[in-house]
Amino acid sequence: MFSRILIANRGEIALRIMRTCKRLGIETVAVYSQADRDALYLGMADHTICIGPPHPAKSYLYIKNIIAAAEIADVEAIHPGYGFLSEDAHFADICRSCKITFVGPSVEAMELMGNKVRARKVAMSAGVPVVPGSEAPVASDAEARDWARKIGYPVLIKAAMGGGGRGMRIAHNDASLASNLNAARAEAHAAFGDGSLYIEKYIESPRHVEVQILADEHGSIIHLGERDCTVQRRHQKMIEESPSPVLDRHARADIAAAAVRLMKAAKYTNAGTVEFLYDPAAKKFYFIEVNARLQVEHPVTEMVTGLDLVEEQLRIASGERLRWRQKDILNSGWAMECRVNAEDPYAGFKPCPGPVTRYVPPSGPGVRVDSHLYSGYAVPPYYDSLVAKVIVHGRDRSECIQKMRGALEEFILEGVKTTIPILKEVFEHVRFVRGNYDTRFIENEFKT
Ligand code: MV4
Repeated sequence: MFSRILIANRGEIALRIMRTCKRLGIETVAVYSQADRDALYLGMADHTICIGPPHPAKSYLYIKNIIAAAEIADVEAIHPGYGFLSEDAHFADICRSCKITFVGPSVEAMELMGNKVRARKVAMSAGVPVVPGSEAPVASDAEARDWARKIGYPVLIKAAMGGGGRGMRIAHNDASLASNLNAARAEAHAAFGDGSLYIEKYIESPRHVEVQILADEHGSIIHLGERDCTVQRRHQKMIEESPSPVLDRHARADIAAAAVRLMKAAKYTNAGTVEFLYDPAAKKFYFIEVNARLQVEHPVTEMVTGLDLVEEQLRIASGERLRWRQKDILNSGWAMECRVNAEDPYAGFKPCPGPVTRYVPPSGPGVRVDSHLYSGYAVPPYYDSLVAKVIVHGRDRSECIQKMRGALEEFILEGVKTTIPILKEVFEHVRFVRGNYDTRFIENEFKT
């Protein structure tokens, strides 16, 4: 195991990673921007290094400064958390050149999965169902049109180097396809430096179901069950739960086995997530992409499995073998997570940075809060507005709903507007309570 690592992140996840390091006796080096001088995670770190001005491009995304900090602090590894450099294969490659272990998959697996067209090909070769669509990046408008006619409208135009729904465009006919292709290509080029596009059949009312994978560097791979992340707004997840309320025993086993086959075929290592769209009416699932990182919603899986995913990531990255076989993984009960953002849900989810005047998080049996807030802390305006994750564990889904209602009610978070009020509404909504909703639930059922 490592004796000192650098955490190339901020906020709740920096704190989350640090807690595991403390428990495992690993020294931590925290990096921070000038906007994060008062961050809670700095107090818990063994060493702290300022890496630049507030703007992410000049600090948390600035590879030169992060590598310099790692060299100066003489760390053996870098944990990237989520976001920022976590899925940057180029950064992982530089770490490797500097003989610093990147806590995550290999450069090759990151490059493979970073390209959604290549990831689709691996899925097909592994017998994993994919959404009907183009089998290569579309080389021309004519080729896109031929694919679209073949698979049938409506189709979705996606960026090969995109992900998380960024830059997706829907087309209902030849004319809208032609106009959307140009816009999508320009957008993809600007966002990812690569304008490659592919098209998929548009699945109307899917559920978002993702499978958590752990794979070591000795060829062992297991899954930790699925998470249902269907409650989203503009590709930002709001609520995640495990297990998924829409899968029966057979579908659950099939989707997990498919995820394992795909990651095996990709020679994937460390923690990763395989995302699927699930059509509950047809009981069909389709692979869409792999997230080659620890995810925001990982605590949901931790609650039902009892594992610490950051610990598993560190053990795998340091070359240890998985300590579990598939049969040792016993998912029990139900877990749910609410993301609390410093945003005004009744003003288009406008970010609301600023000082937190009072902070009293909920607690109790089966209630966990991952947050970097404290009374008096000022939420900086430069970063993601996620300020807390409320996670509950219960015997079943209804116990989770009851616990979450109580936790949200108990949560005192004053000074900034938050998404807590709309989360409370969701937990009273009959369709949510029945598990009967799709990916358009928030936009259709709530005035935001
Ligand atoms: C889709 C889709 C429908 N059909 N692909 C959004 C996140 C990104 N990972 C993929 N996404 C989607 N891909 C096809 N072929 C609908 C979505 C989608 C979505 C998926 C899950 C949860 C919420 C969503 C909200 C909008 C769009």
